[in-house]
Amino acid sequence: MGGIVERTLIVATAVGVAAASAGCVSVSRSNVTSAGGQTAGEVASPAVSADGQVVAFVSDAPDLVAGDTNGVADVFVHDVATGRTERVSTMGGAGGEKLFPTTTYALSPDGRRVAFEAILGELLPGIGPPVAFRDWVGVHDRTSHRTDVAVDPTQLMVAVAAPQYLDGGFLSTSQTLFVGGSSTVTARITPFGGCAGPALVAGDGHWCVQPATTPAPGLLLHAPNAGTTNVVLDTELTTDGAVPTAAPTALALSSTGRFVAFASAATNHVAGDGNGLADVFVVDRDADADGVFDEGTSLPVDRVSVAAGTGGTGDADGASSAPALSADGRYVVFASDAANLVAGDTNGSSDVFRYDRAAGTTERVSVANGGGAQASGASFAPVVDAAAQTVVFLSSAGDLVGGDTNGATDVFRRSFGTSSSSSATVAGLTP
Ligand SMILES: [Ca+2]
Ligand SMILES: [Ca+2]
Ligand SMILES: [Ca+2]
Ligand SMILES: [Ca+2]
Repeated sequence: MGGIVERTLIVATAVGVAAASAGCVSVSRSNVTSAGGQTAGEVASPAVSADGQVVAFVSDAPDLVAGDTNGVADVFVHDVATGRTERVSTMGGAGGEKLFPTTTYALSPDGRRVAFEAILGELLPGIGPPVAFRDWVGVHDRTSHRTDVAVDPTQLMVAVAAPQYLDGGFLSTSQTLFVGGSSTVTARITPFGGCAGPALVAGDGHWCVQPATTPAPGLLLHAPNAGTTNVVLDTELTTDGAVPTAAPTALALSSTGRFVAFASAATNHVAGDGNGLADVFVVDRDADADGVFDEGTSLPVDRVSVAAGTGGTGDADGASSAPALSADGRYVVFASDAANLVAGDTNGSSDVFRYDRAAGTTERVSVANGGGAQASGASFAPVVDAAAQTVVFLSSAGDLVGGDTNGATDVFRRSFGTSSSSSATVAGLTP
């Protein structure tokens, strides 16, 4: 991980701000009404904009906004600066309601647009029975309050799914990459055919990655724009030259795809992994930092779910999952059942942690606003802004913020005290 050293010096300014405010933890709840009122519906799938100021989530609560009468889960956005919560999975040009639950969506890095999976008949009422066309993508623009349908105009009958926003507002889907980022799709770049189905695309759009199971457990990578397809990393990820003993189950990418974080129960990614449990790992695909992923047959892999006080080598005593990465790959945020990642973790519940690969330190994210007391319930499903200075996660704990009396899992936002300027700094330093 020597390649991130030069960036560390510049990012250190932002970290210094966080250190200065240590002792005053900032945690807020995001699934609240514009008046700040709590709701009690189920929440899922949090997301956050690159600057940490816009939080999105799925909820079936009918009382987050006025006029939500469809009785199904919708996508909502909470704007931290204004305190306003709005529903964004709306259909047509008039802001009407969807008929069916919305579960899969993507928030653009600038927080302005939300692309969500829909049934075409919901988005364009009157064209036919809604069951006829599944899995199209609606794009809602929070500025114009308009929703349009994202399609490839040359392939009107091809369903698109798994929306994901890339840097610059480009919209990616399982079938085709679209350019423009506006609600009107203007051009087709290239299909990510090799990564069909749910895949993760690096922010710059050059790499997509999926867990591989054949020919061996590992990572399946594609870079069709660079003429590189079907790269499977398996023995490159282990210390013993064998293939991994298990396949990754969850992935995260740095903005250029240089760093890949993954959760895996494989025992041979690093020496001394004896816990028999899933851990979170990060592989550096460009150790010499020259921008060319031509490193040899053994790539450096770090385990980031490690016991405190062991020099970064001790086994975690619980399973870890759900990695998220900062744009530069320095910070890895994940959920873990382990009680020995930080001192004083005695809640017996899953928590969210942030590992700093430059400093080799772990911090617990899911602690209470103000004094930083540990949570009384499980925290999970973390996502991060570009700089990993904002972490949004779900928690069933009722003591992370004052007044949480709903007895339900909520969406929480932990801020490490830096402003959007820090994420802008990191964005300019992407590996
Ligand atoms: Ca609803
Ligand atoms: Ca393990
Ligand atoms: Ca815990
Ligand atoms: Ca709650």
